[in-house]
Amino acid sequence: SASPVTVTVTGAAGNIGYALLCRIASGQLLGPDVPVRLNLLEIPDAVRAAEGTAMELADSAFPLLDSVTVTDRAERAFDGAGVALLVGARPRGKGMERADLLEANGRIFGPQGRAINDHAADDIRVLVVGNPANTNALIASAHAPDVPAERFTAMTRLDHNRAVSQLAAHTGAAVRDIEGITIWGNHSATQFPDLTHATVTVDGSSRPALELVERAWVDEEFIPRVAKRGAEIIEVRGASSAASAASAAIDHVYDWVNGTQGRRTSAAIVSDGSYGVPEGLISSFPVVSEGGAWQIVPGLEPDESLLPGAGERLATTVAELESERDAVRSLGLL
Ligand code: NAX
Repeated sequence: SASPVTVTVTGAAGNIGYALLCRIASGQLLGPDVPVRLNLLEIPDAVRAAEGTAMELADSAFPLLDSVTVTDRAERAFDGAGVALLVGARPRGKGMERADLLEANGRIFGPQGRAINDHAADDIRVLVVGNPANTNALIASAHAPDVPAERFTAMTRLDHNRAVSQLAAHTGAAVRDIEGITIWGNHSATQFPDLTHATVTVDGSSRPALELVERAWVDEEFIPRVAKRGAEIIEVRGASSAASAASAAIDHVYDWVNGTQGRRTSAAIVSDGSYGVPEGLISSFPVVSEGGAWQIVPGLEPDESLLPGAGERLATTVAELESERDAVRSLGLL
């Protein structure tokens, strides 16, 4: 069988960590033949809680789980890592300005990037979940000069999955009949879930999504609802998204490693200048995964003729990413 892969999870004692770890250990992250060594990184105050989760992992007797290490030291946590899920982040506290939030997270993601640079496996794949995810990924990447920038990604797969689900529910289609949705830009309220190239299979034939739904639904319900779904979950569940966030993280890494067989999805990856997104920004794009790498799919500019204002929506979310980058740069975090 395959040799074991070290998977590092930060924020392992948190809400998402709890929903994620059993799924990784059961083989859903990398596949049913790949043994896993889990390294759990937490802050000192939460190490004991992470040890409790490690006890539950042991009690689950997963055949693929070779070892679990709990630590508060990044160098140890990232030692030999082939996959790193950076979930732990500093949430926005009361009265915290945006600059304070970016700086607090810079103090987390800078050192973690450096530890990845110095200790992770050469083929490390990093997925940043902790918010502000795109900019945290940019900071980590900037502190890992020996790791190709393509290896640092941020999660917009949850937004993508939410968009697929909303379109399926509204058209009465099954999730498997939806294709070609793109989440553009930042994992934030400015993100643009774009249906202009999406299709829905109806009675065996593929139809443009925008022929099946009203413009008003797209502008007034679909786009804001996808962008604000996190707040809706908090309101109804009384806690933030955890199972769905963990599921999306699994989807992202599984697809990155195993390929998407031509099927498109969304991921925030480093821009090569495509679609007018400044080179070096970590922005969500339409992607496929091939040969173990994400590729931006060309030729899918948001179609202004189908959805007036689509180009503007893309420009707005990219402008927000640029302003976050400028802010962390002026704080000396890049
Ligand atoms: P929790 O507050 O439940 O857990 C976070 C954990 O991270 C805590 O156990 C904390 O001790 C730990 N932590 C903090 N600083 C750390 C550090 N320097 N090193 C290691 N661990 C550290 O939050 P949870 O609900 O699990 O959410 C985690 C992050 O995911 C948040 O930033 C959240 O905003 C973000 N999300 C991102 C999503 C996305 O789509 N990209 C969606 C879900 C989620 O909201």
